Amino acid sequence: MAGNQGFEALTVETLPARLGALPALRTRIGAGSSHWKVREVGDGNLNLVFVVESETGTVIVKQALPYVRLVGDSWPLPLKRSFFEYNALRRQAARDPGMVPEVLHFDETQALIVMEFLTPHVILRQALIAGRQLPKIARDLGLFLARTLFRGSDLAMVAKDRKADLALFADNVELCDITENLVFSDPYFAAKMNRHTTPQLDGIVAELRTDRDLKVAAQQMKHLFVAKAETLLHGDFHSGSVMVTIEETRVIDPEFAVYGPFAFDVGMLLANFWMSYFSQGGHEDAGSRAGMRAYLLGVIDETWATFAAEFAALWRTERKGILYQASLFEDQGDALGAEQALDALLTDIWVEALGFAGVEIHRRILGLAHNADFETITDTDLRARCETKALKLGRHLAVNRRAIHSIAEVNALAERLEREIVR
Ligand code: SR1
Ligand code: MG
Repeated sequence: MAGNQGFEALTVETLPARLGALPALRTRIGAGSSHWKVREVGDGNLNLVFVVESETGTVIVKQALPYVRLVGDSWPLPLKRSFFEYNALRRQAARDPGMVPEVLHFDETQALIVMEFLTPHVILRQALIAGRQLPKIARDLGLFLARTLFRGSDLAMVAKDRKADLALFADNVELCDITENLVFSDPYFAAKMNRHTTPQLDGIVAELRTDRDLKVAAQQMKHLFVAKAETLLHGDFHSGSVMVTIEETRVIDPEFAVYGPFAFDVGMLLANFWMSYFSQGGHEDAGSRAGMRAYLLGVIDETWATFAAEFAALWRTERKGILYQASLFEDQGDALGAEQALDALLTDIWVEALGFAGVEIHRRILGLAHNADFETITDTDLRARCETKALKLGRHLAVNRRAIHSIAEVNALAERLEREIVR
């Protein structure tokens, strides 16, 4: 879609009349659209999200706006992100069935996706802020990462299909541009839209912005993000892009989907768990969060272990793409050669994931788009102490990523920062 011709943003008032004839909605929630109850619940940075409810059912209608909702119409953003989200959802549904909401209808001109209403699911970030322990997230998300990343790559796909997808998602230019600037560059200089907890963080912010090793590391990570088109990424894989119940985990919002490094989604998710860990001290009004901290370190450990084990299992059973062909290894009686290549690839993913985690932590504290884990801590002295620990971990991960060998090592460092920087 070239421009915004024909596009009109929905409102709570206009939605029933405009979408009332859609078979996808009528099947789910009935034909009597004048009785539908509509509320707008979007709390993300970009889009409108409506819950549409009748006596017989409920659906979600997500519509892109031609600008960044967080900032306003001074920052235009193309509607085509909805097209990429729809296409990414279809691929993720095929690559890890049951892990993304079912898509009921897509309208490219109106940039809207009608999808399954997840209930009683809540956003994972909100659950973690509330101190809830979800027993399944590490396993579900580790598997999702391995399956979507492996199956979207040249390790698994037919080369022609992979190249077509690379070309398709390469047009998601403006959302990539957001990531390229907001994640990898803006946090490391006084960019216009940056903000941080002032004045408490002024000192450490100045330190980080003159830290040459850190700036080089961040640009190395940006270089990988821009140039290493290994697989179809979710592209914005943080705890706000996951919905949970005790039994179920679902992944939402892949509008930033693009081909990029295997490690990007992995690093983003781990970063958000480490940030949750450091933010817990700001949420202890109703009692200690020590149990929650221990839980989160366990989640981080299990997420990586599950990802690596599933990636290895897929390597051994589904490696049918053009890379590391069995004809060179297993078929020659050289299974060990394939294992050697797998180890080398997992090591690269590990090192890069740490680097991406480091910059993701920094951008959520120094850049435009902060996260609620820290933002909801109203005592700014307390918030700044939590953020300082995270910033220090982020710097260590980004700069020393090649010298870190296990999650246990990072978690031990997180515990030490937690202990040593007094609340
Ligand atoms: C202007 S958009 C800011 C952030 O919101 C999205 O959720 C992405 O994380 C993006 O970087
Ligand atoms: Mg989002």
